[in-house]
Amino acid sequence: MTDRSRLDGHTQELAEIQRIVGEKGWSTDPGVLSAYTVDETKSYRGRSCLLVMPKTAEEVSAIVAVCARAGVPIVPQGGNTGLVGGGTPDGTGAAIVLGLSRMNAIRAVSAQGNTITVEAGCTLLEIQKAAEEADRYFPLSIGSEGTAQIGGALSTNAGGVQVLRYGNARDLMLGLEVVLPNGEILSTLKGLRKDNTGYDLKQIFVGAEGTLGIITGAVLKLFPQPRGFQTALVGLSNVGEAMELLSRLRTATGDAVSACELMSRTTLQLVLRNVPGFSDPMEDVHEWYLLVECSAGDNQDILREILETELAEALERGAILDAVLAENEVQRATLWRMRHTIGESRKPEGVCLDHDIAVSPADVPDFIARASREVHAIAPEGRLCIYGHIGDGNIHFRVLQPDPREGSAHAWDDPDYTARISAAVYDTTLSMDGSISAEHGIGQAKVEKLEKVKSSVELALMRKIKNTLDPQGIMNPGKVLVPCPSERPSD
Ligand code: LAC
Ligand code: ZN
Repeated sequence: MTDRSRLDGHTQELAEIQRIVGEKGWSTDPGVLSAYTVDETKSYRGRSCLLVMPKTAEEVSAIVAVCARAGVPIVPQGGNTGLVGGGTPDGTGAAIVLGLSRMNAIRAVSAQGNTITVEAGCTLLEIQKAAEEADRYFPLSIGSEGTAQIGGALSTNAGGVQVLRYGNARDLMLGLEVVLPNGEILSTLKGLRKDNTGYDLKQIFVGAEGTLGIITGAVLKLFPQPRGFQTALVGLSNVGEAMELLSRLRTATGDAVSACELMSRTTLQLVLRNVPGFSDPMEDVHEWYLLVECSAGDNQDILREILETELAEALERGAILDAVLAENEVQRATLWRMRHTIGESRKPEGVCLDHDIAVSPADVPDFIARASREVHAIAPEGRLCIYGHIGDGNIHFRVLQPDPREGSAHAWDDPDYTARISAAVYDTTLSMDGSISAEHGIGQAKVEKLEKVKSSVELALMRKIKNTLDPQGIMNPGKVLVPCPSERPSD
């Protein structure tokens, strides 16, 4: 809902901002704003006085300068597909939402240099397609890639299903254009592969979730376009064997494994039940499934043969229980759609506690066993929907309430109860030197948790950086870092 009093308090600034972007570039209509003040998971609902949609970095710069002068908070927002409330304004209505959707030009593609220069509002899919047109490959791939924008993906250092081979968003970034909290534009859009000229300033904005500035453009790495993909779904009885198979396939293929996604039977069941168009991919039911994909150049037949041989040997050893290979692009697409709809498949299932954690890949089997035990000690009725990017040690450890079709589960409405369950997952993670946020970020969801898990040295340094760049705290306030008590305005 639009906050009129806040709006009135800054009439002059808001008029100035509206002038900067022109009439197509803003809205104060509550009906329009409502889509920008709630997050993808519907867990975070805020308010805002103005949505502004600039078209150029210069417009962003001018808007930020006005806000800096008047102390108006800004919430940058990309495709609004984040999972931790990082792009949602708070409930005060004081902040403007600055959407990047209209900054969606592909500025340049260099097939020789293997780079693409894009504006922040390009979706990942648009970048993938632009790369493909130049016979190049942009590998950042997540379920929401048709909507998620590169500015947001860089701001959260998104991961996805190809990190194993190509790295996180950070690893794909060669240069950035950022509007700083005082309105200055920092540009490093050179596309250099090597540049050791002092502090690598651009890195600080990746994963900063818009708290240090607004990413408006980027130079990204491109790769040779794979000539084909060899994709298999494997059924197994334990996670240790999944790790072993990944290790063997990486060696046998000369590290041509580009994705390796684990899912538990419960995870697959939810997709089969809640997303139309899928049937059980194997005759028998297995406790675990592994979606594994290799890609390469012109040597597709060799790759296929290696995959078949490795899977046949694993079957013979009893290491895996079944395997199906995609015979064509349609079958491959079906397997990937199955994987990418895991996120939405939980929607009709009631309370779902989501934990995006990372441990060392070697610790994945142990983590899953221990976290499952700890959670079930508190909530034996909890359904474990475990899946993730095992080659990166990144597990999405979801705990769901009992099936809502089989009656109500009152305990799951009790925040103390669900907090104990989540604590069990995070404590297990931390006891294994893991991370409480592998690829989704901190946003609003984990702000307080971050205070508990980072060392005082890290927190102090993070605050120093924040205060240096954004002394007024106008850039995406309340995300990533809470102001320390002495910095809170009321103190
Ligand atoms: C995925 C998102 C939730 O891997 O990170 O599906
Ligand atoms: Zn993921």
